[in-house]
Amino acid sequence: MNADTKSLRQMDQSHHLHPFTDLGAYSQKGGRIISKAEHIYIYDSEGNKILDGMSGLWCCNLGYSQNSIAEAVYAQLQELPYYNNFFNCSNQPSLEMAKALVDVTPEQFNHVFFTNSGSEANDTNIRLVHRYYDLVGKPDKKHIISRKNAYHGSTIAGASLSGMDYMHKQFVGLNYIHYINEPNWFADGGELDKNAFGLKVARELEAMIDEVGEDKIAAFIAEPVQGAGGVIIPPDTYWPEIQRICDERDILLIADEVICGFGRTGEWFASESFGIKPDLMTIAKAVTNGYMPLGGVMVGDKVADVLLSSGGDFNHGLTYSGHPASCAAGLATLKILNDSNIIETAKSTIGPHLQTRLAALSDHPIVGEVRGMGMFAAVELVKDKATRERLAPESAAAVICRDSCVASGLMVRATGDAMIMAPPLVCSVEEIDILVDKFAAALDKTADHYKVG
Ligand code: PXG
Repeated sequence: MNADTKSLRQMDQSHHLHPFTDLGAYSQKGGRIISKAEHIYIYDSEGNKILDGMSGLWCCNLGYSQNSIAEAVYAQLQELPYYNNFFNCSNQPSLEMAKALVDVTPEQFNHVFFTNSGSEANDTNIRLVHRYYDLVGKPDKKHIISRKNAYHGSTIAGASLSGMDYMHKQFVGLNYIHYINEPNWFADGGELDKNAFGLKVARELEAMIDEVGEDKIAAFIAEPVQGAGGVIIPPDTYWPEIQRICDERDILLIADEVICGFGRTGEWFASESFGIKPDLMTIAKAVTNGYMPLGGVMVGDKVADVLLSSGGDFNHGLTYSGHPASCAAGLATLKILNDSNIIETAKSTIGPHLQTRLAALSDHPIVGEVRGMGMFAAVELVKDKATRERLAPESAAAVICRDSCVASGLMVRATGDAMIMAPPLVCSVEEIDILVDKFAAALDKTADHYKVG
């Protein structure tokens, strides 16, 4: 370790509390300090070059060398570094970003409420939904149905909407959120075929509405494809059934597109990939290519019309709602996406190449399932393909596989026993080959470690 890295790490370990981290262990052992990035590569303070198979944290979809975004932010900071959108004021980047988002999102969306993050956007969803049902004279409709193993953020509302037990154990959550099972066929499908399983879990929504009472349920929130939960691709039958139930039972549908949006699935939004028509849509992350914090809720006409015609304030907002520099980053990002064929290529060429190369690993002795769409994927590690028995308790095998990837210069994630990948959409075919080759080598090493195959 060089001297510089040593002192940086010391400072980090002594003073910096990291998110979703064993704080005590980190303060003893420290971590990797990322010091620069280019195109699809990150570099650490020791000079190691790592192919970023996760696009940062699912956000740098266009990689790290988009100078037009950086320039737009700098120019905006010089012109108007900050002003708020409260008290009948607005500013040009935020109003232009609102229009630009309306232009790229599905037709029912003509309004946006800006936040700084996906978590805050999901808090905002609850505020919007509660206000909406008060205004339409159904004040008892305050409960929300979410799913086990969902991830919707880490504020109190975001973590309550999330279905992660390990988060719920550490705080007192909202008491009006209910959880149904996720459409995770590999984990829970048993003997059912995928489509029968999809219908079965979708109908849990109907059962939960009946259990709590239709007069109390306001909304159902879900990621079209669960990201942090393990790139769970729902069976084909799932989303049409969910849409039917929401339509028939007077339930608003909230699509959390924080990971899926802006091209990840091969369409602008996963709602389009699955043919659903959400009433509200959460956005964040890739909206600025991760260059600046920005989130928001796209508010569909059904809800917006009520809010706009109600009279009276909507008493919600954040100091930085629609921050000019973040919106400038968003505008520059949308300009790249609009002016290029990056999303189209993700759908037609690069995505299929990633999926085909990964699918070929299905025969590997420790691979239980390969699933994915567009530019994200998961590979489940098993000891026994037929029984889906895991290689080791507590997902230890996935940690070995992940560490082996990182040691070879590839950043991927381990979620439970699934290896997760969401590389930048701007990868070339050759770069996808490098990624998959490194990943395959890590699978071999993991198999060797457990003496399988
Ligand atoms: N919704 C979804 C679907 C997300 O994936 C959020 C909301 C919250 O966004 P903010 O901007 O508040 O973080 C997310 C965030 C992981 C991981 O381990 C995923 C996220 C955040 C941190 C870690 O995969 N997603």
